[in-house]
Amino acid sequence: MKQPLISILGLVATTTALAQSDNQPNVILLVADDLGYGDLSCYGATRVSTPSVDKLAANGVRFTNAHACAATSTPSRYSLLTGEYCIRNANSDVAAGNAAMIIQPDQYTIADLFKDNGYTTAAIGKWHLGIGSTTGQQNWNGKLDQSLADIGFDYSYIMAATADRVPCVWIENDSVANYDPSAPIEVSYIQNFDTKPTLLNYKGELLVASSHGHDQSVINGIGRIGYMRGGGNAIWKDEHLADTIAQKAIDFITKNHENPFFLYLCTNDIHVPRWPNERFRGKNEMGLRGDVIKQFDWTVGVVIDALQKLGLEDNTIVILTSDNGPVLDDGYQDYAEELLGNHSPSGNRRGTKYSAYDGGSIVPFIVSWGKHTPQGKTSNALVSQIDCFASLAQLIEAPLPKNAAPDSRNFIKTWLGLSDKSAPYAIAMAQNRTLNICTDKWKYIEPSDGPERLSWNTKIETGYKEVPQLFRQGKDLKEEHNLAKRYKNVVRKLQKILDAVKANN
Ligand code: NG6
Ligand code: CA
Repeated sequence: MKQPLISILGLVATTTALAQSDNQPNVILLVADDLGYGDLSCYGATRVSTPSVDKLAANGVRFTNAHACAATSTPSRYSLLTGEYCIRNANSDVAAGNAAMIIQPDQYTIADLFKDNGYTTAAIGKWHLGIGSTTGQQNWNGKLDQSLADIGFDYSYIMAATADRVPCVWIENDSVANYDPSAPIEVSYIQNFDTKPTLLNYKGELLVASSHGHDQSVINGIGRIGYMRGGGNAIWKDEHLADTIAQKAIDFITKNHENPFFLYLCTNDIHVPRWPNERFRGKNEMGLRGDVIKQFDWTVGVVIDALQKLGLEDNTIVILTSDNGPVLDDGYQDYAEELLGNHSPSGNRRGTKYSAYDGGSIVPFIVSWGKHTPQGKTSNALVSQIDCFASLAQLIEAPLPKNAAPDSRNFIKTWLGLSDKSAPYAIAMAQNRTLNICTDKWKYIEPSDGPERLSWNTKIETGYKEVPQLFRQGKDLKEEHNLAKRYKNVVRKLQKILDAVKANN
């Protein structure tokens, strides 16, 4: 007879039959947006405290060397949900709000995996992987012809892209939530609708001014990327985004507390525009960026509280992470840079969001499963989000269909803190699709002809150099001493791994 994985892992000492729930724990994949490795107090932040996240870490395993698959959102999330490196899909760059679905219905997603194995699945919050079958042709006023239901999610309540991109409405399953028939919605990423001012000729008051771009439609006094007309009462309120996400998550958990569920829960925090609820505003020394970190922590707190109240703590795995590294000025004048003080959003790493340096893709990563995970363990094992798919499949003993999650490897024992075994390598893609790869010993960035600084924010180091760059893990976390010339064999070996992925092998 097949031994249940839980006992293989040594989680149960007795041979008594396992409760169904132990074999099928609920899974919450809680993904923050642009939250840095150094932005949480359990990762060393002192100018902002994050008690709820810290408590989660104290009840589980906190990883110090975990990597997202990209330094921006869309490709990173693509890899997380499909178990396939984003470099393999040429369409995986940061998506517009009217982009077609990037994950195709015939692809096998992590949501499909859970659904096929008896779980109820949901995606709530930031999406940013396209919606509808055809870019620019979405029917925002009726039913979308393709939605998350086509890729495994029983329920979804999402923002199509980001809060700085139109359409600024929630989408529930296949249609706009709270649709207002008196204000039909039009969206374009090509041209404005003539009766609407853009930020460039807007005369009203602004909640938060733009510093780069974000100068097309103005919605709720905030300039956005893209043009939008209509929406009426369906338009979200920026200060309610976090409340809505938390409430929808709690509703889903409550409704499904008696059967196994998989919840892909994505906060809008701490992405720009940073416009938190009044409850959090003006309270942190770091200004709005500090406030939205507090708001993120609040979200974590209320979701965990809901699990506790429903008695689901020991029966729910919470994986908390971020989609990419942090950024200060990301296009709005919210004084993130000016008020930073000695806070280090990327912790002890070089670079930020967009970058090939570690700061672009090293992320907070906490795994907590009530009494099943060790309490307050810190793990230095190398972890990559690419392994989420195969690891969770192993956890629920679900077979992976042929061709599913081609790049994902099973590291569930490491993720649950039962082993310190590192992944063999973690590959990440910077904003211009330059790849880098980390092993326990090395960090390698392939040559790139991209600019050394981002064009719209020259304070952001990209990590792009025309020559190969090789750094020692552990000893040179700041990626300052390029050893590529000295260790040519290592360069060759690591480049070969990247080339194979790029050649789609
Ligand atoms: C950039 C935006 C930035 C952010 C990013 C995507 C400007 C100047 N910058 O183009 O604000 O939206 O795209 O971020 O418009 S992500 O985390 O969703 O990948
Ligand atoms: Ca992001």
